[in-house]
Amino acid sequence: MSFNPTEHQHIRYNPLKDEWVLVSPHRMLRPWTGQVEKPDDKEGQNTADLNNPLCPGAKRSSGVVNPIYESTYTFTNDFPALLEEIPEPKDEGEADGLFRTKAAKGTCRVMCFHPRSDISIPLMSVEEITKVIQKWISETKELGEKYAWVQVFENKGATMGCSNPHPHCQIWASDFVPNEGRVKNENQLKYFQKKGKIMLGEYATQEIEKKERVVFANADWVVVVPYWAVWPFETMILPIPKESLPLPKRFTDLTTSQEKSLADAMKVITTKYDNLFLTSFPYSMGWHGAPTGKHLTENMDHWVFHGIYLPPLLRSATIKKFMVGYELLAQAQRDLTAEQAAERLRNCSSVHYKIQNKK
Ligand code: H2U
Repeated sequence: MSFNPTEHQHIRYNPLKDEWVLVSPHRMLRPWTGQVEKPDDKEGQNTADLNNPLCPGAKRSSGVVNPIYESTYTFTNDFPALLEEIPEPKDEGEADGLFRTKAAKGTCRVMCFHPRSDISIPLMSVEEITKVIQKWISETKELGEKYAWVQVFENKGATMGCSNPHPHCQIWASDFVPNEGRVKNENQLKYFQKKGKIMLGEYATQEIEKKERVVFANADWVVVVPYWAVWPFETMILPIPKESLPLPKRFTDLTTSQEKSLADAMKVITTKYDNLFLTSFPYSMGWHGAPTGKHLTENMDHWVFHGIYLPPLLRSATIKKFMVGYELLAQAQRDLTAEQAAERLRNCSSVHYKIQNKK
């Protein structure tokens, strides 16, 4: 019997994070009797809810009334995890490396994508999504002048712990580089020093050649299920390497046409997600680029700006993947191969099922 990756378990390496994932495709045959989620399908009903604190004209918990915004709207989170001014702690564990503490300063913002509460990225127009991207860029530029890391992320859907259905994301800026960014920075730098090549540029080029994990590509961006994907339908948005243009290292490096084509790529991948299980597909997503603030003057040639979608659904709109026992205590494990997930997403229409149904 010879090795078949869609049948036989194996481990795959993630060079960005220096981690391994266990791939066990035969587990998809397992019957499911565990928890099922409630399908989330209230979108597209054009309802306004002034009790929703993220709506235009609504009163937030802080007492502040939102303006009647017509596109995006950003405000400082009324319950921020990071504050700009706090007393400095003492690092008493510095000598032996135990019980270490360091100061953590920053700010947290909330950004609404659209005035309507019943809409999400896949149901927005490319022009509307482009405005979201342009706002992400201006926020990253402004906060990045002061802070070492600006994390833009969207939690979508109650399954992902999102507290509010109004389309929005959060932006947390910190004076430290958090673990994900730190590890990605270290591993891209090591690869660059060892091979003299840019890891994610090389990776995108090879994925485009191999095709088997590519879900979608346009003139500037390729969406792949990474070889080392952990979540069942995890994807990564990468800029396509071109001789005429250096790869973007940060959000702030995008050209006007890359902004628009990125909006197109976001609309396509999120539409495919919704079409996969005919539901508003929950996920956590976000963007990673080279550290900012005091790192702006450092050489970051090893970095490539990229986006990551981490959706939990596995078998249907109601059955999600749990990252629990083995994943928490040993290492991540996935049930279908990255190639199988990519094929299923590739085969999903780029026209949203709600729009198809209206025809
Ligand atoms: P999530 O749905 O991803 O939890 O984001 C909503 C954020 O909006 C959350 O961080 C903030 C919450 O603190 N928020 C306010 O700042 N003011 C409000 O009046 C409601 C929610």
